[in-house]
Amino acid sequence: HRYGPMTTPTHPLALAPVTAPPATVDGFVKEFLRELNTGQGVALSRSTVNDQYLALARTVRHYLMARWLETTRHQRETKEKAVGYLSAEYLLGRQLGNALLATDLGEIAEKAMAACGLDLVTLRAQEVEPGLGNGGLGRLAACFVDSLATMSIPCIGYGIRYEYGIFKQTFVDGRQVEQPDTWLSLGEPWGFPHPEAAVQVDFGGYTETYRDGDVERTRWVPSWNVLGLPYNYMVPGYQNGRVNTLRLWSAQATKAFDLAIFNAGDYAEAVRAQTFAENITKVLYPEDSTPQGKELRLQQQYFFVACSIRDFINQVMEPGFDLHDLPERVTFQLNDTHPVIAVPELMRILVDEHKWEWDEAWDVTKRCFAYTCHTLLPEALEVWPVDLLGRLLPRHLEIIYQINDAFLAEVRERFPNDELRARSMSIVTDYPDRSVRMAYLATVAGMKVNGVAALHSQLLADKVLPAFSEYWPEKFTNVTNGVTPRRFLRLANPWLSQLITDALGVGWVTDLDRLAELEPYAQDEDFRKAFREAKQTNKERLYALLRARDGIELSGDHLLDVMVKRLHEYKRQTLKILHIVSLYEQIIHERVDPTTITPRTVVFGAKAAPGYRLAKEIIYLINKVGETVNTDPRVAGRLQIAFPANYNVTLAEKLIPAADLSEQISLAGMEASGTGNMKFALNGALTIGTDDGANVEIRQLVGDDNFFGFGMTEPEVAALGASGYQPGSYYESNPQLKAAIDLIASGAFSGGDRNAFEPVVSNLLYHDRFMALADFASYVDAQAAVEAAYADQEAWSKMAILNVARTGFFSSDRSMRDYLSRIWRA
Ligand code: B1N
Repeated sequence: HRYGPMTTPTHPLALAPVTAPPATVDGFVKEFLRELNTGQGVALSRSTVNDQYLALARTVRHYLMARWLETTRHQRETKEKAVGYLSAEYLLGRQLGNALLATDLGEIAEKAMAACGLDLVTLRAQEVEPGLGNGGLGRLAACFVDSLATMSIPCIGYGIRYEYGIFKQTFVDGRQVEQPDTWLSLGEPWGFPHPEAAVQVDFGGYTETYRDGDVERTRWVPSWNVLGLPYNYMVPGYQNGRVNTLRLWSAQATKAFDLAIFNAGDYAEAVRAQTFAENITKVLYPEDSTPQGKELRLQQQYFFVACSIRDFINQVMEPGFDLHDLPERVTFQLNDTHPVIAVPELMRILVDEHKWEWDEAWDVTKRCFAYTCHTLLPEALEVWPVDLLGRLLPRHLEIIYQINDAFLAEVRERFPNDELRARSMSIVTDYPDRSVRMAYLATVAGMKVNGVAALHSQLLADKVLPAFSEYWPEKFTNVTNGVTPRRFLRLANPWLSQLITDALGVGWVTDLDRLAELEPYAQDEDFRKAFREAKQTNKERLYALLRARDGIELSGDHLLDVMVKRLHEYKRQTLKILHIVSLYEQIIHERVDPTTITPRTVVFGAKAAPGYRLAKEIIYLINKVGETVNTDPRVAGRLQIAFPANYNVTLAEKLIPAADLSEQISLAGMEASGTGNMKFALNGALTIGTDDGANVEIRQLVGDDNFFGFGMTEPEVAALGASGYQPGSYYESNPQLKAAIDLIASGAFSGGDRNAFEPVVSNLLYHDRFMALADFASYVDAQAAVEAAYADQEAWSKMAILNVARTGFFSSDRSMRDYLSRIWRA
């Protein structure tokens, strides 16, 4: 083997298990200096902040290493069933703080750094977060692997090690400009490459049949291949001695790939071929909630899934293991349809490579997969053109056809003379082009299909996959999303965490239902005061960060109103901007006495997909409204707007704990779940929100009195849509709305240019697919209720504390328990 044999140690030191360095300040300093000197190769006196950060990260790694090796050994020995989480995205956020928390080394590290004349906060700020995801879906995967490690549940997360993560957003004259995210450029202390476990992945070519004894078989003759190089990342549980693994794949050129060209003497062509192979994992597609039907994206999907399935099988394939037992060793959870090509891949391995009968292979495959759907938007459901699939993965296309034929034969048998039904359930469709519906394939193959919030799961079954939920009612289930309380409460909000710990003890960090015990504290005046002080501290911390990070000056004791999420029409950032413009318009036209308005600071954070034109126009509008409002003395001290560029996990950790008001204002029936909504509520912000996604469950849990609900319900949206929605009628009949839109169209925010916002304005007036105008009046009323409530700080604090006390349900630990009982152990 090119990597050499494994060794049998003889020296007693080599036989002893790996141990962690002593968890003392001196022990930590010693490890740190060793890393700096022998790892980084610099003396402390000559080291840069980056040297110091890298050495510190590697130091913390040492404390986790013994646990990691032990977790892996234990797993090999017990052969406990594992979760194979397959996700094209993991939006991890910074690692150092989380690793210090998991090892409980925070204080020791702080003292150790101080002893070296260094500041831990500065070193932590040096870390570039791995932005290997777009938004909620990728962050959810990161929360899930955190919870599984904390609950000591075997899990291996599989994904892609993009060389460039989600783009870095900058604003130039108010418009979004994207820059590449070079997260690897200053060194990568958390990744462990494992070239010895590299996997070959084939593409292209054709299939042929051949005789194998008396059976005719099919084989795939691919035309090119790449190598998948795994990088392991630690997923530490919270102070429980457990470290699971996240295994991300990086594409490299194989020898076979360029050998022929080398022989022909074309060196330049060979190097070009190498670049071609490595392109596969070069960059994360920056689309969120909308798929990109690009060949490279399909290559990415098949690449990581083929590596992962092969890798898992290699791990369990020891002498005596029978692949028929694979479902007893793993459930592959499909995070949306992005990894669904894993289904025909496993079939191909069993039928072509292991020469199983089709039915036998299908029986095992069906029991290995479960599918999570994250959307309701019809245009967001992935489909792959048959000609593309046939070109890139000809054998997989054949297998998909065969799965479909067998499935449709079953449907026709159960519902004879119902060809319409059979067609509506076909995995392969002819309209608008001949293509494969990946969600249907996942539904047919998966043992379970789940949505991500109660309302979403209901609509998924009733509206997106109705024929399937009728066919297999027991296959459909719900698992409401959750968020990790470690990162989003304990780490992000140390002051509130301390308050909670003082009241309840430390157990809540891994048992978030215990937040319910905070309920009586809502009535405690001292606690409320301390709660407000924590909120104020968080605001000051945020304002200091925005000053340093973006040069944004915020001042005053304001209601902090926050809307952070991807920019998407259905999320309705325009509704929020209409409300702001309306407030502004009423003040400058002296329709209201400004001193009666609750001073408010509105913070936006949002990236737009680079090709999403209207979303980018909305960003421009927000920035221009902000410029105007922030420099108009008539509203000074009453209204200010901040739109820091490049919203990411790191910024979320500072923004969310500071917020008073959480904006969750999507059109009902559009946001599958949302997870920011949960983070805000857990940090004591009140929600202004529609009856959408997990908002519905938040509202139920915190109670109507502690939630600012507004807008149409999903059935009302459906009815209005069916009756023929006309946004113009709302504009004409609501003078306040008309005044706001007219002010935008008048050029008041664009130096008199009346055309600047034409795309946004005409979209609202003539299309408004997500019915912002229909919900405007109701939204304005709810905002008035917010202002009234905020005026009574004691009452507001009570409501905010009750939000914390009643939202323990949204821990991703609870989501994991639900996945276990409803899917993985069902
Ligand atoms: O997944 C989150 C949910 O909380 C959000 O409501 C939902 O919008 C989000 C294609 C997606 N759905 N679909 C995507 C992301 C990337 C991509 O390329 C689709 N993201 C969601 C977690 O359940």
